[in-house]
Amino acid sequence: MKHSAKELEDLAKEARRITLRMIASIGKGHVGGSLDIIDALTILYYEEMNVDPSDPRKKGRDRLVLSKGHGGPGLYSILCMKGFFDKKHIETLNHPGTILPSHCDRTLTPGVDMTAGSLGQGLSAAVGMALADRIDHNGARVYCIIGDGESQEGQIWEAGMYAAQMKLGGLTAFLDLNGQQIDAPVDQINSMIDAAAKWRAFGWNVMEINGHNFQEIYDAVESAKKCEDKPSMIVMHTIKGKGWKRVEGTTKCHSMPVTEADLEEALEDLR
Ligand SMILES: Cc1ncc(C[n+]2csc(CCOP(=O)(O)OP(=O)(O)O)c2C)c(N)n1
Ligand SMILES: [Mg+2]
Repeated sequence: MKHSAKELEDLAKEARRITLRMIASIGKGHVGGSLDIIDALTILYYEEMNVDPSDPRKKGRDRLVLSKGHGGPGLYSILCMKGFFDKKHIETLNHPGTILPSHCDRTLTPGVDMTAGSLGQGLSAAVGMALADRIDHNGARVYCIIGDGESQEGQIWEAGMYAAQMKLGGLTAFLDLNGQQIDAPVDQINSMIDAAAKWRAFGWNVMEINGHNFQEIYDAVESAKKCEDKPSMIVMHTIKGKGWKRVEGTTKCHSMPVTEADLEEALEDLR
């Protein structure tokens, strides 16, 4: 890896602080599903992805589709740190005229590759991108992050079937297995039971990791790059709200108020 474990930890902490400052600026937002993808995003943007903040639409770049588009603030924090846009935007989340809407919009935010928020659609877009990259022979890779609640959408599985049929080795998806959806644990609504077994049965190269362990995330992405004849699914066990101790693993952190006092408390956890 290019960065030490301590450097990655510091980057991820900074991203979590920025995410919470963004959400506090509008008073409420998707805390849980933004914070829990930050370790994976740190590895993608600081170790793996071929992207250029000075040319966000560069041809042949690697792309990320955040299919669970409500995690936008988590992605924006990393894009801001990488220099895709100025830090002055941090406290404009979802304000009128902002470039940072609560859900990802590729027409507004430099570095955002796909509009998302209506759950279930992003993996299909990522499959199309990976197919196009293969036709272009540009060597680019496509990453996609889906949620476990989102996986109740049938379109996820349609896209999954097609990606395996097309042997899309250029596509690596992450399943954010945090066990929670909008208003209850996933197992109480429509359980995935064994998510890894399902994706394996769909013909994908599947790995199952701790989504908060940098080495495991890095090793999984590296191993996915070596699998040329199957798309890869990295099933990552995460803790919703990771980093803000009081809300970690709760259902209520899905979308919650963040007051100035809350922000102070969370920033204390992230020092
Ligand atoms: C098609 C669609 N249905 C419902 C919603 C409302 N919604 C937003 S987030 C969410 C829960 C998603 O759960 P999960 O995918 O597990 O996300 P995470 O736990 O990572 O926040 C729901 C139902 C939506 N955005 N799109
Ligand atoms: Mg979830």
